[in-house]
Amino acid sequence: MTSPIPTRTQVAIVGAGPSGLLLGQLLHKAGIDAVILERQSGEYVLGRIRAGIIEQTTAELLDEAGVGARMHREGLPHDGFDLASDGGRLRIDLARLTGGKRVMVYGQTEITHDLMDARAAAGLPTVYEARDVTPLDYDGEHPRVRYTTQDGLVHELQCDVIAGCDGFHGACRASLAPERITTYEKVYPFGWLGLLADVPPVAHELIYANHERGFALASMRSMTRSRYYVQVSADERVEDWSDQRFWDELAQRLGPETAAHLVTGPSIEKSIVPLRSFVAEPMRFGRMFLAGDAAHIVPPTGAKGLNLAASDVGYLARALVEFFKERSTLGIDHYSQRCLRRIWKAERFSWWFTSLMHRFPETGAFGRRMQQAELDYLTHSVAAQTALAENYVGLPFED
Ligand code: FAS
Ligand code: PHB
Repeated sequence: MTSPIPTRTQVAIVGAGPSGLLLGQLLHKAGIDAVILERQSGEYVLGRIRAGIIEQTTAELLDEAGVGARMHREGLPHDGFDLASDGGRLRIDLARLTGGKRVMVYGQTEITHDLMDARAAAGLPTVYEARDVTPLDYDGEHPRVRYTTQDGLVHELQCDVIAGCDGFHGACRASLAPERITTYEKVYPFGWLGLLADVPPVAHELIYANHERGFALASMRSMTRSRYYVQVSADERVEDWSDQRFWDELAQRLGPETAAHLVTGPSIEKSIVPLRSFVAEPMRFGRMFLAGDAAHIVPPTGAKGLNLAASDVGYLARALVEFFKERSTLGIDHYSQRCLRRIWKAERFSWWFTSLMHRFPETGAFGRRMQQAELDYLTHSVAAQTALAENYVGLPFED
C-alpha cells in the first residue's frame, strides 16, 4: 500500500531526472520536505541512455547526497582521453595538466537508479505518470502545482517553492510569459547517433575523432559495455542505421589501427539526439527556480550536460537550506547569477569542442583547415592542452 501523496510540502520538484532526484535527496539530507512530480514512469526514465562522464564536483555532490557508494565501486576513474585526427592520436593527460583532477565514467542511468533507490528506501513521495503538471502562483508566497494522476483525479500540491527540474521540454519554463525570459539558442546541422552494446571498449580511455566523414566518439559504461557515437545529419533516421552500418562507419572514422581492436556486437540501445546550445535567463521567477536541462542545453561533446545540472542543483540546495533553516534569502537571490556564470563557461567550452571536432560542410575547405590548425596547435602547446583539460574536468565552483 503506497502512502498517500501529501497535499502540502516545502518544495514541489517537477521532474524525476537527475536534477529533480538529486535535489530531492540533498533537501532530504537537510531535513527539508519535497514531493517529486514526474510525467513518465520510473522505468521510462531509467530507459533513457544519456550521459556517461561525471566531474569530480558532481561525484562529491552524489557523496553529499549519500548515493555515491556504487559509483565508487563500479565507476571507472579516467585520467585522460585521446583526440584522433588525420591518422594521428593526441592524449590529453587530464591528471598531469590539472594537478591531479580526473573524471569518472559512470552512466547517468546508474546515477538515476541510485537516486531512485535512495528516495524509495527513505519512503519519500514521488508521483510518477503525473499528467498536466502546472506550476501556479509562484510570484506570490504560496505557490502550488496542479497535476492529474493516472486515475484521472486532479490534485493540488501547496508548497513554498517550486523547482523546475523538468528538462528542455518541461512545463515550468513553458509556463512563463515570453517577456519574462530571454533565450539564447544555436541549433547544429547534425546529431549524434549513439549505440550501446555489451562488448569490451575499443580502448581503455575515450577517443574523440575528427574525421573527414564526420565526428565519432568511443566511450564506455564499464569494461564490458561500450557506448559509441557517430555524427549524422540532422534529418537522419535511426531506422536507416543497421548495427552493421553503424559498426562499419565507426571503424572508418576511428581509423584502421584503432578499428583493428574494435569488438562489435548487437546493439542494446540505438538512438539519435539532436545537438543544440541553449540558455534561458534568468533562472528564478519569484518562488520558482529552474535547474538543469530546464534552463540550458549543451552539445554533449564536452560531457557537460549532466554536470551542469548537478552544479545548478548544488547551488539551489544550498540556497534553499539557507532559506528554510536560516530564513536568509541571500542564496535564492543570487542563485540565477551564480549558476549562469558557470553555465555560460560550459556553453562556450561545449560549443568550442563541438566546432573543433565535427564536420561542418558549410564552412568549406577553410573551415577544415582551421580545425586542422587548432588540432596542430593543441598537439604542440601545453598551454592549449591545459585550457582544454581544465574545462573538461570541470571549472571550480565560484561563489
Ligand atoms: P532530464 O531531461 O534528464 O529530466 C527531466 C525530467 O522531467 C524527465 O524525467 C521528464 O520526463 C520530466 N518532465 C518533463 N516534462 C514534465 C512535466 N511537464 N511534468 C513532469 N515531469 C516532466 N549529457 C552528457 O553529458 N552526455 C551525453 O552524452 C548526453 N546525452 C544526452 C542525450 C539526450 C537524448 C538528451 C535529451 C540529453 C543528453 N545529455 C547528455 C544531457 C543529459 O544528460 C541532461 O543534461 C540531463 O538529463 C539533465 O538532467 P535533468 O535536468 O534532470 O533533465
Ligand atoms: C558518453 O559516454 O555517453 C559520453 C562520453 C563523453 C561525452 C559525451 C557522451 O563527451
